This record gives sequence, C-alpha cells and structure tokens, in this order.
Amino acid sequence: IIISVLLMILAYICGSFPSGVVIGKAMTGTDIRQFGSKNTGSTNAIRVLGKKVGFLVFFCDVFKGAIVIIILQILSKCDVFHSVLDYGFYGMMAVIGHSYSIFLGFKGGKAVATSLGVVLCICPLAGILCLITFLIVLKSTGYVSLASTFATLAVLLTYLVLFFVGYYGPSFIEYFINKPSLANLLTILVPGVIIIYKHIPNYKRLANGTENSFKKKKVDPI
Ligand code: NKO
Repeated sequence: IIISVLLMILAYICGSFPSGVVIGKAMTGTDIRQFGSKNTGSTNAIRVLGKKVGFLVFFCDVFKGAIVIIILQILSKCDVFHSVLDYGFYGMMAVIGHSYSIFLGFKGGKAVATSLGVVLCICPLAGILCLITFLIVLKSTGYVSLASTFATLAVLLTYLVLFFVGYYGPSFIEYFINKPSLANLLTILVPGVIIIYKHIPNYKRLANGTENSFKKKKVDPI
C-alpha cells in the first residue's frame, strides 16, 4: 500500500507536467496562459501558437495520462508490482495533476486530453466512442468546449452501460469487452466532474454567444 501511495504521488507529478506552457515557451517563446482563452490545453495552443505546437501539446497531454496506466500494466505483467488499488485511481491522480498542477501553483488545464489518455488505456471502447462523439460535435458546431463536454458524457455513459452489462449481462461478454470495475466507474467520475467544472466559463460564453468557434475562425480573447 505504501508503494501504491508513492506511485499515486508519482502519477500526480507526471500529470502535473505543464506541456502547454513548457512546449509553448520552448518553441515560440509565448506563454499560452496570457492569450486566447488563457487555458493551457491543446485547443488554446492551436488557437494561439498554431497547429504544429498545438498537436504536440495534445499528444503530450494524452501521453501523460496514458503512460501512468501503461507503466502499471507493464509492472504487473513483469510481476514487479501488483496494485491493490484499481488503476483508475492512478489515472485520476494524473488528471488531477494536469488540472491542479504543482508546477503552476495548483492551476492547470481542463482535463480533457489527459483524461482521454487514461480512458484509452483503461477502457479502449469508451475511448474510441468518445473520440467519435468529439469529432461529430466539433464538426457540426465548431465549439471544442461543447465537443469535450459531450465526449465526457459519452465516456461516463459507456462506462455505466459496460458496467451493468458486465455484471448483469451474459458471461461470454467478458471476452469481447473490457468491463470497467466499480472503482473504474467511481474514479472516472472525478475527471468527468473536473472537466465540466473547468468548462463553466465556456458554458457562460456559449450562453451569451461569445465562445470561440473554430468555424468562424475568430481569435478573440475572452
Ligand atoms: O481554450 O477554453 P478553450 O476553448 O484543449 O478549450 C476548451 C477545450 C479544452 O480542452 C482541450 C483539449 C482538447 C483535446 C481534444 C480531445 C478530444 C477527445 C475528448 C475526449 C474526452 C473524454 C474524457 C472523458 C473523461 C470522463 O475543451
């Protein structure tokens, strides 16, 4: 259990790495936190620093979440360490690190990309479904924040459905799906709540029509 706690702290520090700020400053000398939506996420990086930098930030943020789970999976495969806690807890810590980073005075991103990394590793089906949801909403509305919100709801719904199918459905189903545990379900709720909470300013902008849209090609500060 001591090792588990230590690894949770490591996961938090890993998630804390402020990709948007570090990559932005290194590649363009610009502090992303002063422009656009002022968010450190990849959407704002694309908006302020361009596609190349933005996509790099995106991959870094996804990787931060994914690597935590991948390392745990490797450690347990090699019989080095078997976690008594569900992997979801470590993923949750990485997401908390991303959004309340120790390197940014406990501020940080909106938790979307890092949660995606975690979800893709723990429950690939939910990861793929939320990506599809994200792309559909983004294509049809042009609002990344709205797409992120619907993608988050898609993950929560998929987890819920898989959970109940896993428990009450026919037993052969386990060969086809990676059913989330109750702990998975609870630990994904935290990133979900963080994402929605961090998007409140976006919802306000959506309500009064001032949200940045990738359709209108408008680069407006808040
Ligand atoms: O600058 O406030 P802004 O307009 O930048 O940014 C709003 C935006 C912030 O998010 C990002 C990251 C964008 C990454 C897109 C990834 C698409 C996949 C979405 C899956 C999310 C599922 C996680 C569910 C966990 C419960 O929104």
